[in-house]
Amino acid sequence: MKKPCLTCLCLSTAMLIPAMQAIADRLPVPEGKVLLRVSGEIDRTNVDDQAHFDHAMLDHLPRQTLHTSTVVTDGINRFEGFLMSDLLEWVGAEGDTAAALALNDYLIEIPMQDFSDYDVLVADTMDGQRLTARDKGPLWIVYPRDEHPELQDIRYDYRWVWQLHHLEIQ
Ligand SMILES: Nc1nc2c(c(=O)[nH]1)N[C@H]1C(S)=C(S)[C@@H](COP(=O)(O)O)O[C@H]1N2
Ligand SMILES: [Mo]
Repeated sequence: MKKPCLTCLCLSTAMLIPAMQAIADRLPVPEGKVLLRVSGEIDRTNVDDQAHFDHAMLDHLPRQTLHTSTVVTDGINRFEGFLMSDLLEWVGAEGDTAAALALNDYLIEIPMQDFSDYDVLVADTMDGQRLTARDKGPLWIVYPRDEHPELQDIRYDYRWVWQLHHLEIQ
């Protein structure tokens, strides 16, 4: 049998460790401004029956980069943030839908299946600039729409929630 490539093994292990640590950790209590609240069907909580996150806590999640066009910007943008699936795993979310609520009271129900089917990003940075509440921030749900033609559809455009601040798992 062919020996597994040692470099590949080490690389994949090194990449997994931060993700596993973040997930194994107990949820700390946020010290800074709370950017995101997760409620509903979750296993890990830190404030009453919800999981609250400040920037420092969200930075514990493995960072991801996604290049994609959007329906509201020109050209291709570079987004950075964390995967929705990593966040949901960290809080132990189990459900069929995530109701996503934005600062402008926009509300949409997103099938949880999206987050296992696609690397959906929760972006805090676009083209190297932190997103602000004035400009689609502080958190924006970004789908890899350029990689998957089926995502180039109005049903998914609705789910690109900007100014995201609350997820309710149902
Ligand atoms: N916070 C927030 N996110 C939102 C919306 C909104 O009104 N508020 N509109 C949604 C809809 S209907 C679409 S099609 C896309 C693009 O919306 P826009 O063209 O109005 O920016 O963002 C989605 N995300
Ligand atoms: Mo829309």
